[in-house]
Amino acid sequence: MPATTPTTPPGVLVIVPTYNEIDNLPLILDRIHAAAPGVDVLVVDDNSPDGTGALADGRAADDERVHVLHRTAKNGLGKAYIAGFQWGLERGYEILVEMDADGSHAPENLPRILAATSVGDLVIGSRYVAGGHVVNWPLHRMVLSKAANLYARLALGVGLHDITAGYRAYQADVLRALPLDSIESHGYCFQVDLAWRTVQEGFIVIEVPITFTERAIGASKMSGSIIREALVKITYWGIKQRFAQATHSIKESRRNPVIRADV
Ligand SMILES: Nc1nc2c(ncn2[C@@H]2O[C@H](COP(=O)(O)OP(=O)(O)O)[C@@H](O)[C@H]2O)c(=O)[nH]1
Ligand SMILES: [Mg+2]
Repeated sequence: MPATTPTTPPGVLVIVPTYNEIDNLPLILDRIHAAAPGVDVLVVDDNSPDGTGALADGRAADDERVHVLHRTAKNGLGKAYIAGFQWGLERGYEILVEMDADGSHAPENLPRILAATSVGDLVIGSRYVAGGHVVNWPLHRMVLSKAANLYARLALGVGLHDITAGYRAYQADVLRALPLDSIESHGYCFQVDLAWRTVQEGFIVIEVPITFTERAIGASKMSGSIIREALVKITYWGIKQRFAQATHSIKESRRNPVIRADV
């Protein structure tokens, strides 16, 4: 049964995917529960060789708000989140939050993000709206992130400023409306995929400013294949969308031919 307190909405599950985050995990769990004591946390560990999963089990044994989902092998952020969403939906959580384990997504911003779920079906913690910041990112990561967001905006025609952001809160209804089993995106393309589907389903998406701070401990799992996946898929979705729009307008013009008065 989800834990509740008067200071946070009821039934909140914070999902934290981990792969080799043994030094970060205790810090993030402490910070989450200091900032929002009423939330439950689900650690989704992909059999981390460094023992993160066992550490998470220890924390779960000591704290009933902490849960662990063990997966057998590293299979990408997207699959870890989908497994976490399904775990949370099956147990009746009402708000499901995505948060990295490495401290980039400050748990201290969680109450503000949760408060915004009263007006948004999906609340994105955004680096690129007024008041949002990025701290300690090398130039190449900043350029990549800005370029990915610009490209996604142009290709998909979505007005979001930070569609690749991974700090988010979903209303359970949104996730129930999406075909979670058939979502194949693995890396940060997963974030674009879900936001895009959420917009297309007609849900309200809002962005609240956050400060994203690059990890101080451990290594990033970002890779060339993650970047290629995002580029290929966003291009494909954009072309598909333009094609669907063009087909729709051709059909409409056949159904409602323009009748000119001057001929
Ligand atoms: N379970 C799981 N977690 C992952 C995987 N890849 C990355 N993560 C976690 O996802 C979060 C973000 O990953 P990170 O490497 O920091 O990506 P970056 O912030 O884009 O550099 C961290 O908590 C990682 O431990 C994966 O394949 N499986
Ligand atoms: Mg990171």
